[in-house]
Amino acid sequence: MKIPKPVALSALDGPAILKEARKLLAPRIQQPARRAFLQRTLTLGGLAMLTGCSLSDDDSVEQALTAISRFNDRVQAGIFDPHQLAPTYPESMITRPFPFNAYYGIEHVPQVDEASFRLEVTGLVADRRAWRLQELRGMAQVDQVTRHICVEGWSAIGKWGGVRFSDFLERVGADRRAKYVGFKCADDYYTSIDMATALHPQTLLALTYDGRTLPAEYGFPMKLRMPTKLGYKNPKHIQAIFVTNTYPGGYWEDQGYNWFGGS
Ligand SMILES: Nc1nc2c(c(=O)[nH]1)N[C@H]1C(S)=C(S)[C@@H](COP(=O)(O)O)O[C@H]1N2
Ligand SMILES: [Mo]
Repeated sequence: MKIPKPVALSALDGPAILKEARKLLAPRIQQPARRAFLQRTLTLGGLAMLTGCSLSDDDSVEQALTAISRFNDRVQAGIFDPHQLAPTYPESMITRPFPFNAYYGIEHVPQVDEASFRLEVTGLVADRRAWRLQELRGMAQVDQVTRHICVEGWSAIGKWGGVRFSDFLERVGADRRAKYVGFKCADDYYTSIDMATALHPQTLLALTYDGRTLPAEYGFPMKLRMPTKLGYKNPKHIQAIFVTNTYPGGYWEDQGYNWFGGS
């Protein structure tokens, strides 16, 4: 699925609004025939009725598209299988060099100092102590070769290693019934994920790339790596992790990308 960078839509541009709404309509629903039907039969009137928004001005168009995207989140959360594993690959298939991507150029990658670094952990957790990198390296480590899919139209296979995020959440005594886990990064990036994905066995708090300390461009000191989610859901340069029931949004999500962002 390729989604261009979000664009501002005008209330006057009916076809563009429908095109956007069709893309947001549960793109990952398991029944392609039913999805195709919904997408084909969607009209501007139908969209207005579905969402209760008039579509008469730019704000109401925005609201309607957001409503469709939230509906899509619920469908994806409903079909997400916490035991289904994303494909893994042999090391011979790793993409070299692995692509770099961020909302800025590689020359602006944040340089985080390991000695002074502390990972902040807050919100609905029993233990709100900050972590040093060395303590995370002391926990059980796993390696995984998986495919990263970016909505800008490329994908690549890479090898990430680190702590299973579910182990980390257990260690800090996170409330597993909470809805969201949010992330703040050393650049101005931020994102958040659903608890089911946070607890998925392939969700890693990655400390290494291809067997070596995570390089700056791929997210030093740590990145959340989820092969079940699109690239923009995988935060690099994580500085703070918080568990919450209040919807935290995300850098791209707040500009129109779908929040669940399953791949
Ligand atoms: N902190 C931070 N994390 C980020 C981004 C970013 O700009 N800043 N971009 C996201 C996007 S859109 C992609 S595709 C991946 C790119 O990761 P890579 O550089 O390891 O390929 O990082 C994601 N995580
Ligand atoms: Mo991306």
